[in-house]
Amino acid sequence: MLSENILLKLNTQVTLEFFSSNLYLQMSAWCNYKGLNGSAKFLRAHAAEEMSHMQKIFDYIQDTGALAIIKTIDKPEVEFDSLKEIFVQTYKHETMITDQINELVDIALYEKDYSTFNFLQWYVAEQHEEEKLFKSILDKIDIIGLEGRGLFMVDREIGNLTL
Ligand code: OFO
Repeated sequence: MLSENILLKLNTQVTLEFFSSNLYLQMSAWCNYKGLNGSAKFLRAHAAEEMSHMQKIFDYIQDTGALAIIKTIDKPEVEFDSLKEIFVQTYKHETMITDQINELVDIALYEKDYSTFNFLQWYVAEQHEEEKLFKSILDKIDIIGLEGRGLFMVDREIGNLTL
């Protein structure tokens, strides 16, 4: 059985994963609008992945017999200055998500909720991969650059990334 505190945090995480999905979907729309089809494809696929992160927590809550609750989901930004700004934001966003997951792990341990602690291990590993992935995109942008044909090459590279 989940404590009130852990249930609250898990439901907050459900809402955050929804927001992550909407944020990446919105970013993919911007990329598509700008003709950056590789980045649009990557971000759209990532939006779908975030929905699976949401669903996993939603199901876990339900499996414990508690009530999963979807709260108000913030509106994502619509305008971006550049492709670099998008990926700086995604990286920052993922580090924020990591902090949230770590906080949840801390609470689960403190409350001796080993079931939730065990459940969260998947997210700990996933956040490691997500930070690595988004950092690698920022590295590509810095190495190749976005001047001239650089933007085309970076976009193509991003489109070839597997999640
Ligand atoms: Fe991008 O990992 Fe979930 O939010």
